[in-house]
Amino acid sequence: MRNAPTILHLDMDAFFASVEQASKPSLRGKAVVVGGLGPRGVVATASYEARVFGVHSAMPMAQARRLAPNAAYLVPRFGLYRSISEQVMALLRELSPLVEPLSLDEAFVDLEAGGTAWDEPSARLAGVKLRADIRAATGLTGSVGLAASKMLAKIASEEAKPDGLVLIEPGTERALLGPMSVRTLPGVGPATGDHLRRAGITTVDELAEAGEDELVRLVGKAHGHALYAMALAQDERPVVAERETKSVSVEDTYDVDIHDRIRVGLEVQRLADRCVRRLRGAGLSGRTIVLKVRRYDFSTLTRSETLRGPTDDPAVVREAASRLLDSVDTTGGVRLLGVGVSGLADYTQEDLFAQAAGVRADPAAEETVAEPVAEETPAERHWPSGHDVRHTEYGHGWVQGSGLGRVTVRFETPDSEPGRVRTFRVDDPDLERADPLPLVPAGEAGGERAADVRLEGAANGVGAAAGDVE
Ligand code: DCP
Ligand code: MG
Repeated sequence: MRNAPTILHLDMDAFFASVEQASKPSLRGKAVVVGGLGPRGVVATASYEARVFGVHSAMPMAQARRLAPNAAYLVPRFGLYRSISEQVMALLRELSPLVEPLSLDEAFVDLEAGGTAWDEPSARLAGVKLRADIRAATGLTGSVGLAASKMLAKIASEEAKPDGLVLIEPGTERALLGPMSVRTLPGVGPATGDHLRRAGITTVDELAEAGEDELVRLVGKAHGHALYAMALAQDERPVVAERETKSVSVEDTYDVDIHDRIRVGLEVQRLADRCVRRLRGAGLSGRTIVLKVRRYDFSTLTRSETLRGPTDDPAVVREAASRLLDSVDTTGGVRLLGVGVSGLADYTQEDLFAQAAGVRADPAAEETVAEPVAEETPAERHWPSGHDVRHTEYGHGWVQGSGLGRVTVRFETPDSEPGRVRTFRVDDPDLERADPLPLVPAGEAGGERAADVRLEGAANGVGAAAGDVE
C-alpha cells in the first residue's frame, strides 16, 4: 500500500435531490424526495432535510409519503443529472488521468498518478480545491475522502458527509477501522452482517481476531479471504481509469433454429451460468446484464437491465436474463443467443453474502429508476412533477403537481428568488415542456474557481490556501 493519502473518493451529497434544490430555489433547505411516483415507485434519494423523517433510498414511495407528507415529491430528470455528472467528472480528470467512476455521483481518483499530490498536505489541498471547484461549477456540494487505499478513501468520504472532507493518515487505518461495525466494509451488507453477528462478530477488530480460517468457514473461501484482508485494512486495488475488459459475454449459435420457448429459456439459463463462471474466473462482477437474440431472419436485438450494484451471483444473472427474454418475441425461431455482463467492478458492492444466499439485499432497488413517468395516470403523464415547463406569458417554471385536468406550475429559475405558483388547464396551449436550465448561469460557472490556490508549494502554503477557499 502507498504511504501517502493520495487516493481520493468523491461522493456528491444527496445527488438527485441536491440538483433539484439547486434548480428550484423554493425547495432549498426543504425536504425533497426524488423517485418513482407511481403505485410501485421507490425513493431514488431524499434531501438531508427529508432524511430527518427517516426517508431513504430504495424505500417504497408510499412509506416515504407517510413519513414526510409535506416533502416535495419529484420525478427524476436523468438527462440533467447526467450532464452535471459529466461536469464533475471533467473536474476530476483535471486532477489525474486515473479516474474511476462508480456511478453518476461517485468516483475514485489517483492523485499521485496525476502528479497532483504526493503527501498529506498536497492531497488535502487538492481535496479542498476540488470541493470549491465543484461548488463553483455546479452549485452543489460533494464529500471527499482521502486515504492510501480505495477502501479507506471511500470510508473517509462517508464519514465526511454531508459537505465535508476527511483524510485518513496512513498508519492510522487499523486503529480507526477496529471499533467500526463490520458493515462499514465494502461488500458487507445486512445479510453478511447478521451472519457474522450470529458468530459473535460485530466490529472490524473482532473480524481480524476471528482469523482467516474462521472467516473462510463462515462466509466461504473467496469472501472469507477478502473479508480478512479488509479487516486488516489491506487493500491494494489500483484506481483503474478504463477497464480493459468492458464486458464478459458468451453466446451460442444453433445449427437448427430453436422454436420451443421453453428450450429458449433453458438455453438462456445455461448461458447465464457460463457467463458467471467466466466473470468469477476473472475475479469480476458487473451491473448490467445483456441478452442478445438473433432471430430466424437474422434480425438481432439486445436487451439490457442495470442492477443497483455489481453482482457475480448466477441466480441474479439468470433471473435478469430471463426477465429480458420475456420482452423478446421468438416465435419465428432463434438462431443465436448470448448473455453478457458489463459495467464491471472488482468486487460486489452490494451484500456479497446476501446475493450468494439468494436473499436480495435490496429487492426494490432495480425499480428505482424504472421509468416512473410510465406509471403515472394519463393526465399526469404529460406533466411529470418536477419537470421544466415554459409559459408564453410567465416564462420558465416547473410542475409542482397535476391532476383533475389541472397542472400547477411554480415559476422560478436556478438564479431567481423563490417563485409564485399558478394553475392551468392541462391542455393550456400557452404551456409547454422545456429543457432544464443550467444550475449556474453560464457566465458565472467557474468564475469563483479557486484559481489562485496553488498546488505547487503546497507543503508550506496549505493552511492559508485551504482557509481561502473554504
Ligand atoms: N440512487 C438511486 N437508487 C438508489 C440509490 C441511489 O436511484 N437505491 C441514485 C440517487 C442518488 C444517486 O443515485 O442521488 C447517488 O447515490 P448515493 O448513494 O451517492 O446517494 P446520494 O448522493 O443521494 O446521497 P449521499 O449524500 O448519501 O451520497
Ligand atoms: Mg452521493
